[in-house]
Amino acid sequence: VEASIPEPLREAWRKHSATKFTTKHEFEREFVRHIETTLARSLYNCDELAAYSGAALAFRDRLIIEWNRTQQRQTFSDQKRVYYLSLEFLMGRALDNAMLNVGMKDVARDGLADLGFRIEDAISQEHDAALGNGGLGRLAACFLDSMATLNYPAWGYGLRYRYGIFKQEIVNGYQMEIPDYWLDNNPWEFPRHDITVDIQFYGHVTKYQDENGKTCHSWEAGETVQAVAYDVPIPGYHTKTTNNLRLWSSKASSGEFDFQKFNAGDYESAVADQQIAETISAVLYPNDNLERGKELRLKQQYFWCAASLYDIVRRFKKTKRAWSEFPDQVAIQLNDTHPTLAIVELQRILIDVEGLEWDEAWSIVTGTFGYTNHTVLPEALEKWSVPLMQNLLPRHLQIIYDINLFFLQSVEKRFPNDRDMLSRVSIIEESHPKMVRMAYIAIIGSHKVNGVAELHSDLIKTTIFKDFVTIYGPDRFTNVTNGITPRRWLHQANPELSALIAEKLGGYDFLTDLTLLDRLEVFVDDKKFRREWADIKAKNKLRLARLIKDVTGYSVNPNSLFDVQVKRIHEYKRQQLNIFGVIHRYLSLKAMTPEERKKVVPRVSIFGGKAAPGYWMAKSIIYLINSVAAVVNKDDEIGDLLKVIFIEDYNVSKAEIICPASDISEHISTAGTEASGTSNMKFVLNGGLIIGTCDGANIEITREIGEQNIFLFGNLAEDVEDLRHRHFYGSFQLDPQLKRVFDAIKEGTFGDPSSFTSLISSIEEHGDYYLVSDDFNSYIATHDMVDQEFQNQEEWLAKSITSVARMGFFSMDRVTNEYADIIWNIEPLDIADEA
Ligand code: F55
Repeated sequence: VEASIPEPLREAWRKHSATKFTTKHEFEREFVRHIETTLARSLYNCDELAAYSGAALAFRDRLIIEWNRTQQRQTFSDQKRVYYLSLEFLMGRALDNAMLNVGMKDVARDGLADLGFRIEDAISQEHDAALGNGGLGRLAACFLDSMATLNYPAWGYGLRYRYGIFKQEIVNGYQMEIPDYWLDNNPWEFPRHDITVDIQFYGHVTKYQDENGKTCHSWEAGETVQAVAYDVPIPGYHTKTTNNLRLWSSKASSGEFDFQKFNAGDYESAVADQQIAETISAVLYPNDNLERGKELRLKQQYFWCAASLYDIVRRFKKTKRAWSEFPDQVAIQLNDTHPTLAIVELQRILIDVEGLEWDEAWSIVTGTFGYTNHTVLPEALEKWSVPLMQNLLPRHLQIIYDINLFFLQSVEKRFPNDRDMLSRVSIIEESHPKMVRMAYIAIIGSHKVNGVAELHSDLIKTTIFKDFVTIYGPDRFTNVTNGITPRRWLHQANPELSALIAEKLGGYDFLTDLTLLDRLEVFVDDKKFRREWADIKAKNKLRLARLIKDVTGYSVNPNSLFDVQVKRIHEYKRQQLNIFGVIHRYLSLKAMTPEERKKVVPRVSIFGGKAAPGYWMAKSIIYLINSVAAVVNKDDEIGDLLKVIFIEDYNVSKAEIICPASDISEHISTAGTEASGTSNMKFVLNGGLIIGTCDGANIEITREIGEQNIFLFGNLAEDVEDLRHRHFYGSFQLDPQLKRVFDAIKEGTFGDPSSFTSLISSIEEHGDYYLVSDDFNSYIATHDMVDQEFQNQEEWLAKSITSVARMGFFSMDRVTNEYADIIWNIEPLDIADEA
């Protein structure tokens, strides 16, 4: 269909083409216009929420203009695009980010002030877009920001969940989960009711011969559900590029709302069928690092992969190129194994629909995909039962069997008579029921597999994917150490620190070239600079103290050492080690004389994070933290010397307040379990020091900032296996200081001890899998060092400044460029140059 306006009329169009506000005056006009017309409100009826909406709509208009232009230019330029497939995008708020990225926040601040609002109040009205669990989802969001900032033609593809990650409330110390319904009045998404894809499920496969006698397969009948596209504009920082995030929403297919049932008077069941279709995109699964094999989750995965691939293939076919050029036009990155079905789906489209031969299709597939692994934890490796897959996706299972057959044949040729190897690397695990190992499909179907920090990338090559290194050689495997976007995690979260750095470096170029931070190092000994640095930290701690007062009711002394651990609650991340350490501190304080107490550095231990709703051990850890807080915080003998705080509902916008306010933060996973970690980078970039194990990106942070600037402790990854073995077959000796902590808990110091028995027995009796006891002594000793060094504020400040100066490596822009070079083979497209 020709939708393009004929040439003679285009002049009139161009004359009226939308324009962007540039001055305060123009912003105010747009703001008021949106409030009076779009929102149908007035100056007599304009609260902070309306002010947020007015500002959001004014900025949204600007984004749309650049977004349309970017998409047109990217289509005309006809160069390779990258598609980032992720079931999670943990975006947080959009307005503040949009203001900063288009460079108009000051204009908006002045304009809002003229009209009676404080910009912070308007900004804080926005509901977080929380379509993710933790690090994996936030990494996807940082990718989007960076890809747009660097002008890469890039799209994100995800699911438009009606409910994001649950909202956490703490009631009597326990976590409660509240649904996060976030879609009402969301100005940042654009429904594309004209962009829909019918997605099939169930049914059966029939074989037939085509006119040349070739055997073909057709997947028939079953149910169909409609995917509807919703687009979200992604502005780059100080660039004209505005990329697209396309989220799919499920809807009953037009045929599915059964008019026969309807006419037969069975209206209710017709509507019920519609509800079933809409369930697919209803809710984000709230597990991190755990796969539970639920059918609805597999449906979500296929629905999203099939819709995205249909869209990508449709766009490619418009170019009229030969199929062999597909990998020159398209790179698809798989964020973990969740989108692995996209590999199978592309192979299906190429052979069943487009009629390519298997081998030709398969080389297109492997040339297109890259796979990022985020975990070595066995319980997180995705497997689907064969019967489940047979029922839901019969044709895909056949293709998986064929992929496996050809793969195993090639392995057998190179390693004859190694039957063990064949069973180890088979996509199908011969269990009851048989299981499909998704990571193996992802490896076999991609040209590159990467881990997210050096240690992690080494571990996947030597443990879980060892055989594949033997088979493919080391080149298929690579490392790209994670990073974070300095726009959100420095400039937006910590505007004063960003401004101070800009003043010293003569501008904000460091926000797009973070290695420029190294020029700060010459100011380390500058007394005035140190004071300014310290004052900013103090202000940020005050801001956090206010948040703590608001959400917990507790007052904390902002001159205390703020010690923070915020992340998903998980045994491997060891919040239990932290709270046992806090109990140890409390017991030590109680045993001191008043004279001794005078020398103690006051401390606030701050926790935050969600537990997966079905993860009992994680929920007990939260309950223990809150039980300790209840006792310690009201102990007058202890006063400010120790406070314990659990900040409920930790999310992206709370992280923006918490990260700039830490003196020390904890990244204390059992060595070898945390793939990378990214909040470690956020804290250091904001001038906090960290205490951590030799795990994930902590190791590279140490290499960059210097080991004198970090508090490392604990056993090394290479010793973990041996230590675990000794817990069972050697003599397991509980650390004596930890025993004292357990005794206090068992005596009822923190309430009914029966609430904590499983937590304690997992260590005392069931092998202490996460080595809490093994690391306890070293952990306590390191905290004593932290206390000592905090008393020398000048030294502390020098460490803080030096560390920030050396954090350039952890910019997401370095990460994006590495993926672009090593995995995607893609170039930036500067929209300004194209104009
Ligand atoms: C979510 C769902 C499933 Cl089924 C499995 C895992 C997750 C998840 O949230 N994983 C996750 O956040 N992984 C983290 O990824 C970060 C980014 O690479 C790493 O920094 C972090 O170490 C890792 O745990």
